[in-house]
Parts: sequence; structure tokens; C-alpha cells
Amino acid sequence: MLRYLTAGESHGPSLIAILEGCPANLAITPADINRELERRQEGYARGERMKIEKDAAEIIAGVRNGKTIGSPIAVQIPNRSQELFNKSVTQLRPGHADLPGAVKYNQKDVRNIIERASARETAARVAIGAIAKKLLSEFKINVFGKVLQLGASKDDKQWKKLIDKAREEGDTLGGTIEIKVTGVPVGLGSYVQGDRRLDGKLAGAVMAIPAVKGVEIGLGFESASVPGSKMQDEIFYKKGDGFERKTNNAGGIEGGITNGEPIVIRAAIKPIASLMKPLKSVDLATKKAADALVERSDISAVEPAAVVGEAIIALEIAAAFLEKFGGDSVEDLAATYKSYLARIT
Ligand code: EPS
Repeated sequence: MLRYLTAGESHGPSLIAILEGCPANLAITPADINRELERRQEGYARGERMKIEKDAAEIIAGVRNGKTIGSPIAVQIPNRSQELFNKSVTQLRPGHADLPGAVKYNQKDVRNIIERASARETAARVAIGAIAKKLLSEFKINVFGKVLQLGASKDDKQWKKLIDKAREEGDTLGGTIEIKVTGVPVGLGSYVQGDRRLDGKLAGAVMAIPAVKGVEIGLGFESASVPGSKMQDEIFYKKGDGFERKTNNAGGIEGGITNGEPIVIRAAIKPIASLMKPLKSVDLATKKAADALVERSDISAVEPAAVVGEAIIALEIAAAFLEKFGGDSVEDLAATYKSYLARIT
């Protein structure tokens, strides 16, 4: 079973992730992880924090002589920016976890909510997602994320202009991303129980990226308005190649199981809740009307969300792959996979 946890506050000493269940003998270097961390930091809509940080992972457990050894892998990413950690906050930001978090955890200082609810936590998930991506790439399964839309525009030539305008106006922007997984074999996931359906797991994982407000697979919401004859992906068979489709409206999943076509998932990302031109809110201490907290942030989370989406999907696909093919070492996993591929082609 592949599972993970993260810990750490946005301006605390560091972020930490533990990945358990990764088979032994997978070659992993800090560079494999740092490449992904660097990609997560990029983006024209990023703010000042990304100029301060240069996220780099320290692998502190589970890897010896450059290879995993089967024990839990622990990764630490130190925070350079820690100056806000001791600054108390009572002005609630609409749209962030501030209000529900403060009520739920009985906190008077909203800083205790902000720190963990911050999207900075995604750096930890990207770090272990890099390990999942490396494992999958051994089996020619690759995960790609991209931005489809920023604000209301699908034209990437307009995006910088839109970001500049939002920055000037003290506003923020949302958008959409797409994650595609290629090289996936038929048979990951299952229809036999609801909680084993892979589309459910993938959608849940994507929804758990901060700021995601909608998820669709394949034709997604558009599938509501097409007839069945246009929706279903007709089945063909070619000797040597096996079963194939000419369309992929299902987004690579039928009955909660991968069908051998690329998995295609899209997500809607809402605009960031920290606005430089603050919205109306209430002060948690006085309960009087007050402007929302104005604190350093980004203009949009859409560009990093595409990288986070890759990581999160890689972790889910790797978990499903390991559930199906098992093995405590990469060699045992490869042997089972090879015999499965021989059976199905
Ligand atoms: C982020 C780090 C944060 C923000 C942003 C994402 O750094 P700071 O709060 O110090 O500026 O830039 O946080 C949020 C969008 C959020 O909702 O909290 C990061 O590392 O991705």
C-alpha cells in the first residue's frame, strides 16, 4: 500500500513529507525531487515569496546509496521565509480557511490556521509526487500537467497582460488546468466497491489541491449534453496492438477502471483568497466589521496547480499500480507487470 502524510507550516522551520510503500531499489536523488520543486515555484503570477525561497529537498530517510530501501521515505524542505510565523492575525480573509478553521480549532490567532492551510504545503506533496513520477516512468507511465485557461482567457498570449492588470488592481485570478497520464495499462482501479473506483480517487485527490473548485474527467461536464451514441468510445482490435479506441471521451476510465487510453482530468482553480485590495470582513477578536487581512501572496495559483496536479495524480496512479501488481522491490513489480502485459496483448 502506498500512502503519505505531510507536516509543516508555511513560515515554520520546514515542510516534511513521508511516503510509505514505495518499493525498494528505485533510484532517487535530491535532483529528481528538486526539479519538480523548482517547476512548482515558477509562474508569472507568483509573488514575492518565490523570490525568497529556493525549495530544495533533503532526503532524510528511506534512501541509501541513491536507491530506496523499502522503508518510509522522509523528505524535508526548509523554509527560508519565517518572519511571519510570530505575527498574530485577527482579520479574517473570505475564501480562505481562516474563519472555519478558527472556529473548528478554537483559535483566537488566525495565524494558527493560515500557516498550515497555506498552499505552501503543496511543496511537500510535490516532493513525494516526484518519487511517484520516477517510479511510474520506470514503467513508461508519464504524467503531464498544463494550464488551459487563466482568468477568462484560453489564449496564452493574453495571460501576462491579465496577470499584470490583476496585480495593478490588487485582485487575483483563477483558471483551469489539465493533467494527462500516458502509458497507463488497462485494469487499474475497480468497480466492485465505490471506494475502489479510480476516477473517484483521482477526483478526490485533485479536489484536495487548495483552491480547486471543480474536477472533470474526459468529456466531463459536457458529457451531460451529448447523446450516448456520441459519448461512448467505440472499441476496435488490432492484432499485435490489442484493443484500441479512436476517441477518449471517457478520459481513460470506464467503470472506475483504466481502459488503456490516456487518463485526462481537468480542474477549475478559483482565484486566490488573499487580496491586496481587501474585501469586507469581520475581526475575529472584536466581531466588528474590518477589512480582510492583506498579506503577501500570489496573483494566481493556476500555474503551480498544474505541477501539484501532476504530483497528486502520480501518487494516486502509483498507489493503484502497486495495488494491482504488488512487489516490495522494483524488480518484483516489473516481473508481475511483464507477465500481465504478456497476458493482455
Ligand atoms: C505559497 C507560499 C505562500 C504564498 C502562497 C503559496 O507564501 P507567503 O504566504 O509567505 O507569501 O505565496 O500561498 C497561498 C496561495 C495561500 O493560499 O496561502 C507556495 O509556496 O506555494
